[in-house]
Amino acid sequence: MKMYNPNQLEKKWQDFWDANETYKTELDPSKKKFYPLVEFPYPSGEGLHVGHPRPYTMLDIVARKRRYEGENVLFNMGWDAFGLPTENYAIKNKIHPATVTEKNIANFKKQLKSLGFSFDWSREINTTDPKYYKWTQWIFLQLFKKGLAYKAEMPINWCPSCKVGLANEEVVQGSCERCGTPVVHKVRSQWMLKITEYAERLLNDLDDLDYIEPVKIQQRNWIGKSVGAQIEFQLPRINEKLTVFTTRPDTLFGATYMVVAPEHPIVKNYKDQIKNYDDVEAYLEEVEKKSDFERTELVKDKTGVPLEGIYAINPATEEEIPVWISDYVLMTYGTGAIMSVPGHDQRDWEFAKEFNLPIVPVIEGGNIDEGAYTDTEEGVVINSGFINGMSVADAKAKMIQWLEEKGIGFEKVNYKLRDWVFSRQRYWGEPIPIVHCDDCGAVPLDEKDLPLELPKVENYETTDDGQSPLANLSEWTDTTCPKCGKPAKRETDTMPQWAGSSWYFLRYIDPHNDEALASKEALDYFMPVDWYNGGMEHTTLHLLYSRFWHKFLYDIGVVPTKEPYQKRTSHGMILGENGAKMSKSRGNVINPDDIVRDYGGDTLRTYEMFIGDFEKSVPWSDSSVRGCRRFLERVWNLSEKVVEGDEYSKDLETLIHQTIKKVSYDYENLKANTGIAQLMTLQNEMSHRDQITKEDFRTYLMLLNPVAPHITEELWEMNELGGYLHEQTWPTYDEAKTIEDTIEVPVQFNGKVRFKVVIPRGLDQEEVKKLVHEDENFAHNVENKNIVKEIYVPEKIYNIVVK
Ligand code: ANZ
Ligand code: ZN
Repeated sequence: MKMYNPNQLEKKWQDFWDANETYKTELDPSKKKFYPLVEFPYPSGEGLHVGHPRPYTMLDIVARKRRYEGENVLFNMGWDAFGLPTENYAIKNKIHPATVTEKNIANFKKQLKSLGFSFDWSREINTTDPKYYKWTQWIFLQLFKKGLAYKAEMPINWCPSCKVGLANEEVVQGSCERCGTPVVHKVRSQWMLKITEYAERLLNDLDDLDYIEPVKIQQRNWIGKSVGAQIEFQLPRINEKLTVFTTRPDTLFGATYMVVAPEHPIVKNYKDQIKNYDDVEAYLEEVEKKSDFERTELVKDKTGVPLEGIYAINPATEEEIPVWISDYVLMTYGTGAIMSVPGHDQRDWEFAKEFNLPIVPVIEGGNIDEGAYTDTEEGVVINSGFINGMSVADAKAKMIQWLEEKGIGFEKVNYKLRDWVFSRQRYWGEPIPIVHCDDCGAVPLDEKDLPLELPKVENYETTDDGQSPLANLSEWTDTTCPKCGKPAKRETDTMPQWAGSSWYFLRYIDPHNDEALASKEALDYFMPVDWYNGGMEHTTLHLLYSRFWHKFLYDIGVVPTKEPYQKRTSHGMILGENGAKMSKSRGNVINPDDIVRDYGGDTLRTYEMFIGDFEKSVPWSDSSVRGCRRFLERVWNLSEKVVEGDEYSKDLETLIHQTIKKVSYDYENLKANTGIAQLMTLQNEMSHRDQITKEDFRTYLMLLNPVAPHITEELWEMNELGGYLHEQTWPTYDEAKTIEDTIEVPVQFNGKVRFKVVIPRGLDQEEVKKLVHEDENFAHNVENKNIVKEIYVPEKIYNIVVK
């Protein structure tokens, strides 16, 4: 018999599938569609990470199974290829980023092909291809026309090392997500997208989606809806008012001082009235150096300065209260000012303790010497005039009513979600298709002039004043106004990497369309994505952005569904053998190419599925890889036992039906690991037989095929099981046949089990008695004894009492 030689046979089948376009998908309304989606990779110079094949294999398994079940499956791959690492590499090595990208994609593609994924490669997309980003730019123009893209002077998060503005989402613990440098604030004119206009729908529509719960929670937290009130406080000395947002209007009587953000306009506007302005200014300088994260950390020491000469009136108590500035209040949330209730807010409590400010409890139950009492379920309102004795909930409602009557406040909803900072001062991104005209302002390009292609430049570095390298290119920036025809300048900022990935799943549906981002007919048929699997690290940024764009496209009639993805699941990471995250510096990186070379693509696939619970992170294990390779070799060796026969072997039938049932369920439920374990059990049983029928083997290979597509096709062909495996249908099972038809019954003598009999189900006592008495172990157990009694407990135990 031939030896199992994966390198040779895997290449053979990959070429076969390519040549025959086996996985090409056509629009076919006569068939039920299934649209699984995996996150398309960023084609980095490092090549494929062993983490990539884990989710890809899992959904490839589902895709293959569904095809065998007759569904029309759209499963694709592409490249999210704009972005900083490529640009940085290009700068360093003086190579055009497009050239770098092309090279990286070729490598990624070769690597993915070596794993035999059933992608429809004719639908491959690349976000840096002008034919693709034409539509990214087109979507931007629609957003602009609907007033959802606007320019604003924004204090933005600025990474001094990447020299780039970052969205809040890209700032992790106060540092740049990519390079780890602490982020500073810088005021710049930026393009913004009004995602906040969609906050409520992004929140509410989660209810109808099959996202795993942690993903829903992350989306909800990121949107961060708070219901409360907006309240006006008078500042009599300067004849101004200060508006605050609070989630606890019920505690208004306990507001003993106010705090405004250091950046709050009253600070600069009334500097002449502030007696200690020198101290204030010194404090402002100190704060400028801190990130939002450092500022709002709960545990940090509270700092601040009173605004001497300015005080406020608490509208409930009508008492004068001081106004402070402190960095724990952010200008970017609510109104940038708060009423401080140290009795019931821990940060206010710490501040009050630090600066000796009065603490008045207004909810019964706590001990203000120890800390703020934040319970809102139990307590009853005290020290609060007309709301005394009420529950927190009732007091909130009553207070809002009172504020409304007095015309100094109203109910207010706030979101943590901020508008999306959409400009990047970089080269390697989609140019923003806007022209700035002195007379007409920001004018959109005519749609027929899209794509606005990135020009070739000599130098990709951000200019010294932090502008995009495109700003140096006057032959590109100098243009005429699309509206009035006068000389005008092009926008030089580019889009963030999130742009291209916010709609890529739509382009797979109709990737070569020049007239539209996809045809209506194709969108109607294929949308929504039925199942999207991706990393937990993308559940705030990418998921929210793409849901926002999708909802917008729905509103303007471009897409047929409110939501892009019906279901979202997530996979765990593959860690280094030592349990640490794989990284070059730790020296624990596994290169998938080495595994494919030494063991084969089927082994890597099988291993990554068998490695453990799909949703959990797991360390790499070389010995487990070898174990998976040996398993496939044993499957290969089953060939020797195959004999003619279009029915299952009698003694394997039950196990085969059980295996079909279990494997079918497991593949659909992210449990390929236990599915494979079941297939190992069946393989083991088969290997103990002298022979197995062709039908036994057919079903076996079908079930294993989604995990290990190459070896199974090869064995199918070698054993002449009929046609090609990929043309077959998924095996079905008969529930009745999954139940064993024989059972093992222990036989007891005077309460001690002496032996067991294997008998058919459903026999009565007399029939069982006969079989027990015929058993070879029966005679010596009754030697020289008398049988007093025999009782059969059906299918459980056979009891004999002897003397
Ligand atoms: C009075 C109060 C009393 C508050 C109390 C809380 C508890 P969430 O739930 O996150 O929306 N706040 C408002 N704007 C702020 C800002 N710009 N920077 C820092 N803190 C701000 O939080 C809303 C609460 O956070 C608001 O309700 C306000 O403090 C504070 F017993 O007002 B609260
Ligand atoms: Zn003009």
